[in-house]
Amino acid sequence: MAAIDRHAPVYVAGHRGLVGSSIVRLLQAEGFTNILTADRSVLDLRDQGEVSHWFTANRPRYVFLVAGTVGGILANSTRPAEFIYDNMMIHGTVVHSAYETGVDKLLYLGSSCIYPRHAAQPITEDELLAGPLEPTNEWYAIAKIAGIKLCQAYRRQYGCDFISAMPTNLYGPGDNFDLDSSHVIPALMRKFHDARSRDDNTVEVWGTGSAFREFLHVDDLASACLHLMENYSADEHINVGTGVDLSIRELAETIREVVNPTANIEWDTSKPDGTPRKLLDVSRLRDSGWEPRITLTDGLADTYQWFLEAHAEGVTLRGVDAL
Ligand code: GFB
Repeated sequence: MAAIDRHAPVYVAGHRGLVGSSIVRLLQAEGFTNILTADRSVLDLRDQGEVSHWFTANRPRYVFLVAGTVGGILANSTRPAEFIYDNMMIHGTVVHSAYETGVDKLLYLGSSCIYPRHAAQPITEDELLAGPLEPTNEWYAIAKIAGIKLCQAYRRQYGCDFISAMPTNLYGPGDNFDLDSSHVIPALMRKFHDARSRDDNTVEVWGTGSAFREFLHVDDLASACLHLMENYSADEHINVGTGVDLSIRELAETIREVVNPTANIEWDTSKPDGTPRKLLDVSRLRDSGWEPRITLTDGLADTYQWFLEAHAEGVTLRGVDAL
């Protein structure tokens, strides 16, 4: 496999989201000269007619399919219809148009929630469909599993070079800080930040704190996506993570240290913990020659800095959004 021609047209589907914006930054830094994007106002990725028209007019040769409706544990459990419909439609239309217009290679992004709730840890790729899913996100997970199978089916029947990467929980600059739909890192950053101006300086953290999560900085994910686009071509999906996790209790204490060291933490055990643990086995990715570079400590500092700047400009609330 070879490096992608830096002048080839490369489409980033979902360029306004956490992942897509990071991939665009990376491609620009790598010297790509023909990065294609399309705003929601001009292209509804759930509409096959619009997507076919756009692909025919723009003819990308490479596609990073990182668009989707995403959110944290609360949004996943309270908005199941949006999570399953939007994601199934987006994957279906983009993969099909990529096939129809002869795209050279497509990378589809899933999520570690595709694995069974009680998967053996660390989770290897072959745990897919080995048991029941975590109920708080099964709608999203089913859509993501369908996306993996879609890429495999087009590879098998039509010989398309479509691959799938499964990232662990992500965070970083550009994340969604809306408390109803965000993931845990932006939620806790915002809560600790806001508590500083309150008399009791107390932060409510959901669940018991005993769940474990693995976190990958989005710029590391973007680097892994480009690496896989250039070095991986196989039927089977591949895990992307750090291979290290920590409890939500430890995470909350770490974020407190960064944002508001004197804050008190109160656990709201009426909220779900979700999956007890979902640590990815990343041997296959490491064997392919890629390693993460950004430590959690550095990544949290960098994300909080972004939040402070964006907050000052009033742009941190996004709601459920593209990846
Ligand atoms: O990040 P999060 O929503 O994603 O929650 P999941 C992770 C853990 O943090 C859970 C706890 O145990 C939450 O209960 N937590 C504590 C909080 N306080 C908060 C808070 O204020 N906000 C949030 N959001 N969590 C999602 C899936 O699951 O992860 C998606 O629903 C997707 O499908 C995504 O896979 C990566 O890891 O639980």
